[in-house]
Amino acid sequence: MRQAHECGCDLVVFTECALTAFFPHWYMEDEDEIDSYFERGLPSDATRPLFEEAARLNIGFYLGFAELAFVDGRKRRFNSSVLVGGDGRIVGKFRKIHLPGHEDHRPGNPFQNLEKRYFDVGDLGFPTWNAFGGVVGMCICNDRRWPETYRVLGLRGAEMVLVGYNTPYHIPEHPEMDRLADFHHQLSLQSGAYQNGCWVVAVAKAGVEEGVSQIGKTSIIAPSGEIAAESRSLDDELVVCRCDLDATTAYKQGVLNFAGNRRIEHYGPITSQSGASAPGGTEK
Ligand code: CDV
Repeated sequence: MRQAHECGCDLVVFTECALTAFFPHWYMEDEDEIDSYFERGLPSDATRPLFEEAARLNIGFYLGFAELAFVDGRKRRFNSSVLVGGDGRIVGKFRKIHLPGHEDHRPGNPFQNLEKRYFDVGDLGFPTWNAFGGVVGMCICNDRRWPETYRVLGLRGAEMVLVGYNTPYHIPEHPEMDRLADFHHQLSLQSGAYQNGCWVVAVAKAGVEEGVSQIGKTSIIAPSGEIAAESRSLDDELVVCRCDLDATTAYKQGVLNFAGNRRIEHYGPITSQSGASAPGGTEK
């Protein structure tokens, strides 16, 4: 954050689950042990210095964290992110909706992908906020692979979508896709940005964390769909980009002209016969 401040940045994006190792990669049964990876609220004693430093530097941030919350008196666990303004105050919160992986222990795999075991599906929708001189939305990791994410945020006016993620190079159930990890990542970001005329800022852990190789590939995508900046290594890096939010206008109001050209009422009814698998399709 201090380095970003020296570079004149207004906003820093940290990764998904930035405060801990990505614990869904290993199997746990003990509830207290699981809870130990979760924040009970932000800012906490441990995270307050980050908020204070943001205010001191007048720099905002996106932070991914594991959140323990009580909803209607029930303990819930979410994979969450928070958007904090340059005054150190919380602008908004998002809870990850598309949780990948499985609930069961798969000891034959080199690592687990237990997000479905440790997290509840986010219950806050895809809101946007007026912040940083524009309209900003958030999502987390696997959400970035779903057109609905950008579409809903786009319909809510998002000019910039912030994404923290942790993506391993290896998918134990689909090793044939390993060589496509970088491609699928940037394909999702670039299409989401172009088709909704917005910036997408996607930031990842890179290199090896607890024995799992992460793709890194932090990427900042312009509303044209072009990669405006990206990381150059698998080490710690600050990737800086000047993002002109007015560059969204040529797409939102110009070539695509969403207000004039959207034809949602002409799509016809959407049923499960339209190609989608049955609701709640299972992970193989
Ligand atoms: N943290 C994630 O959501 N990771 C998924 C992996 C497991 C495929 C991703 O979409 O990158």
